[in-house]
Amino acid sequence: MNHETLVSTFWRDGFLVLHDFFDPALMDQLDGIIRRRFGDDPAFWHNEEFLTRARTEVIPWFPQTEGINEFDAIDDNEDLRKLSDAILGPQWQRLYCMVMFSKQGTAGQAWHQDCAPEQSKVHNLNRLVYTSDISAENGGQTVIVKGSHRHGLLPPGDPEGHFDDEVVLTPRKGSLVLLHGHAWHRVLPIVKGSRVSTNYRAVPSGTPADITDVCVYRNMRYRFSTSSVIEERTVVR
Ligand SMILES: O=C(O)CCC(=O)C(=O)O
Ligand SMILES: [Fe+2]
Repeated sequence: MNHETLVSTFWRDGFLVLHDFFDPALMDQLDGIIRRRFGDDPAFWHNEEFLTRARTEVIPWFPQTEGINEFDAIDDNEDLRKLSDAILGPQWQRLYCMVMFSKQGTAGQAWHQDCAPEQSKVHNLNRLVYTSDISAENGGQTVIVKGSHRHGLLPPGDPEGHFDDEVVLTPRKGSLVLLHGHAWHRVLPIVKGSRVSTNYRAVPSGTPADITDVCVYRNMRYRFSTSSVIEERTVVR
């Protein structure tokens, strides 16, 4: 597929899945670094209130801030840069590279939007890299409601309920998933083994750098920098 087709698919669906995008040897190298960093039983990083209320059990790590420059290879990938140019427009900016680790038997991530959807043009782009396979058997698939980046606010309700137009993604080692930050998405519970994904978040030019500080869940808006619930969300009957 040429870039034009990919870009229009992205803007139609709010996501794009490209398998075998990255070199398997690079994936093995990064996966090794990540798994050595976390070990078998890492401690949670978020506080108890967040873990319980958000139904999100993921431990973030920002390797580039620790000078681990092997992760720069993804930023330097020419195809990813061109695709990002085509989706985000000129002078888009990188936010950060965040590794997300989830232990076996944890909840995954409840439905959320990475940032507030009130201004449709103010959004982040998740550029997700999978250094090892996700599988139906092990759980941890990424679920997204097709076209929901155009539907505004995620409705209040069951943090783990079902939506009619949800699509289950099963990325493999080397897959790239591009996912609009306003899209309604979640990660299914991790049944077997641990789960790793790495997100090279980026934004269009002029977007506030702290755009992903407030995340929208079905039961609350949560500010990560102060670890606080800034809005309770309840179903109006
Ligand atoms: O790990 C994934 O597949 C998705 C994670 C996610 O929701 C995010 O990075 O915003
Ligand atoms: Fe997300």
